[in-house]
Amino acid sequence: MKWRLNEDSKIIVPGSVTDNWYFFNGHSFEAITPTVNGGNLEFTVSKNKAVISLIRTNFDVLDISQRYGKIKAESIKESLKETSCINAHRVIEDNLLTDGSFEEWDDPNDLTHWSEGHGGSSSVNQDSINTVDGDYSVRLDIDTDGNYVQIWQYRYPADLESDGYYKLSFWYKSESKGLQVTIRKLKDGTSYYWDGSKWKTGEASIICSETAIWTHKEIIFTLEDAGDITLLHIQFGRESGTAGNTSKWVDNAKLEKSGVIEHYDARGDLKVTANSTDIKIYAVDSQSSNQAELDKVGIG
Ligand SMILES: [Ca+2]
Ligand SMILES: [Ca+2]
Repeated sequence: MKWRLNEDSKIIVPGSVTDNWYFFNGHSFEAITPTVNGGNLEFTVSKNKAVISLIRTNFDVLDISQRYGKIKAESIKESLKETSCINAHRVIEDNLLTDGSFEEWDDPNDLTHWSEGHGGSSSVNQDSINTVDGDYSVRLDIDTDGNYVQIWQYRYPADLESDGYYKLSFWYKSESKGLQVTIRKLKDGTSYYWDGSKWKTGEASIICSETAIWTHKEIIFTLEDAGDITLLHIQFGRESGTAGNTSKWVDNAKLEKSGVIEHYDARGDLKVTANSTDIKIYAVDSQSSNQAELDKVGIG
């Protein structure tokens, strides 16, 4: 069911938190900026349109020309279909990693929230010169003999969101061969590795190509058992065969769940007005009768 909104009609919701807002018509998102009027946010409709939902997010880009944006849109669409709520919703996308920007260190070789492992004299290092976010990045130095070096973090079901699509994104630079990224889930004592398109029981990883400049990488994976796994293991290391005396850097790593929807807490007071002088007030909740009334009365 859709709201049919006339040009210059307004949607008013209580609150002063602007975040980022979109009209969602079932297929695409249109950014809309509210004005703050006292204790309310007012959204003015620029032209006649039909929308399923007013959506508030804590992220500011919803680019459906990109694969992840499409997945996110599909995920939001599916969630709204399931709830049958025609209403204001909030979509959150929080970083599920702790210190993905590598800012907190116990000492220059020991990240507070990440584990470190290495062979020979390869090392994990705080780098304040090469960064993309905050004061530091993490630099993996490979010793003369090319020994391994890696950092990792475990996430547990309590740290994760519900089942669905997840995105691991980060910035990296890599000298001599690639950066190796491992996404492993442990379930019932068995390890499963994400190979870039599916989970498999044999060891697998994703190699991000050698690059001399900071490069953004996104890895999308599915988790259909987020509540049942023992842990999720995220690891960055050197590709096997990397030459000695070289380095790799990582910064601003994020693990995000696509399209987590919270129902906007003020929806019971949502108001829609046909024009600026004739304010119709509807106590909209998730009950279909109210939605039907809103739709029928029409605002259009
Ligand atoms: Ca950083
Ligand atoms: Ca550590």
